[in-house]
Amino acid sequence: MFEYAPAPESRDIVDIRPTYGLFINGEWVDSLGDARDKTINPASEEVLAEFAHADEADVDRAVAAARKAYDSVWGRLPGRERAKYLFRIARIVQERARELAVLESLDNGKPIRESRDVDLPLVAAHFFYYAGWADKLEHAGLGQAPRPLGVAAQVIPWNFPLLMLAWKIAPALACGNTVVLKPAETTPLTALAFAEICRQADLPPGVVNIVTGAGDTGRALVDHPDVDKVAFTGSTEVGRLIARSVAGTRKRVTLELGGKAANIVFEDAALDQAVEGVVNGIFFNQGHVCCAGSRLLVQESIADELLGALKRRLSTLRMGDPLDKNTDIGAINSAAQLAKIRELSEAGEREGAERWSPSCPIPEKGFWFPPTLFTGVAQSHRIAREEIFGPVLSVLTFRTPAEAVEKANNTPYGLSAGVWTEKGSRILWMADRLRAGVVWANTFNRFDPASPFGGYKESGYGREGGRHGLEAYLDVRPM
Ligand code: TXE
Repeated sequence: MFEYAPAPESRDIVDIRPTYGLFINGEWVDSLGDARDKTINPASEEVLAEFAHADEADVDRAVAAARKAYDSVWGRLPGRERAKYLFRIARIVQERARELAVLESLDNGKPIRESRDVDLPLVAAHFFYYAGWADKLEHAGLGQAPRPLGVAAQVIPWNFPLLMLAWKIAPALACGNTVVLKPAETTPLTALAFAEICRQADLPPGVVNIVTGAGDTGRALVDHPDVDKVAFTGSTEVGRLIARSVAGTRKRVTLELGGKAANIVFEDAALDQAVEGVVNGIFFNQGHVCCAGSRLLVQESIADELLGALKRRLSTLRMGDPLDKNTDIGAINSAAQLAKIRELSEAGEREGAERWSPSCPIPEKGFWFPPTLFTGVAQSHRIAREEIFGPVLSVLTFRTPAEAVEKANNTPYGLSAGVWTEKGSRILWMADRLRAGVVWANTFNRFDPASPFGGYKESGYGREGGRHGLEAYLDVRPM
């Protein structure tokens, strides 16, 4: 039988330099110290590039450049002029989308189908969306002429590198702030490519500065006294450190942290649709998603049927080369993250849950973890409480809607939840009671730049996206 197998997306279309400096004041500069890091392709362990590890003095230069650009140009530019730059950036992202998608998949390990069809379109959409706000800020509900805050320090994680950059940079710039952004140490390449896009768009020097490095670089940036605003997405542990470090300073802060979302399937749900939603909820991006539906709560009466269908569906998922357009599950982003997923999965078995994975060949090189289901999970198990951030689904059951709410809310996190039912009144009843920043109904992992995103409880505070996302970068000014 003829099988259609499109060739893998070619890495030849990306131009990766062997070594990168820091992007400060519109220029590539060497780090003042001599520390350097390497980024590798997690699917092959091949070194992709070396990059600078910025120290305090480098961060100081970047913040100074951002301050100067804020005072002299960007903070004074009319909104309609800022909008032109943002529209231009959005269009360049679209033009270079294929190349950026390949770069993202190489550096992160995510399937090209996702970086091409989800990440990149959303990156462009964020810049288009916030470009549209730049000259309409008086309608943001913050007074007649709300003011930008100044210099924004932005620290982002590795799971959606370019998309998290867009979530942070687009609203900051639209509101008239300047930025120093630090990408994660395992995925710096698309942020460094974005620096080039800023040059291509003729963005005034210093409006966007990119400093690479690890946690110490992030700490130096967040702690810098001339920063007005801190925006962080990452672990709850680091979020706590940041909240402590900015307490009592002039800095405003938004934190987008971990999650342990419940995806709740009622007996009247459209089963095939729910199975797809559960699979997408946890296996999208290898489960490296803060709002991943990592706990499946299924009504007892349909548990066997749903699990049977789920296992059949999981047996069709293809794990392997992220650049292959047929791949559903790519590589785990780093050895450290793989170790964490393994450790928690082993804890699940030790604590008495039953582990299942489809038969799934594991490539010899790189970091891989097969799609995994745990049944017989109790609420006290670590796999029901802790964020695994990998392709691992913990299955629990419930009998009544009230029990579903109680179990779904029984977590320190509160970022997202999903409800699968054909009954509209039940969706509203559940949404009213679920303590989560986003509740999806008969869908999951749906993102839109116009929709605010953020958490309750230990998932952080502040909202990104939509009109509410502007509030994080503006000061009220009644006139
Ligand atoms: O996160 P870190 P890690 C969760 C997920 C994952 C775990 C650990 O459960 O398994 O966190 O991931 C920078 N001051 N999430 O270790 O360390 C760091 O360099 C300032 C959920 O990668 O929080 C990187 O740029 N910055 C999450 C960024 O913070 C510091 C996404 C995130 O790294 C810093 C990622 C410090 N003291 C992980 N220490 C989500 N919400 O989506 C580190 N950094």
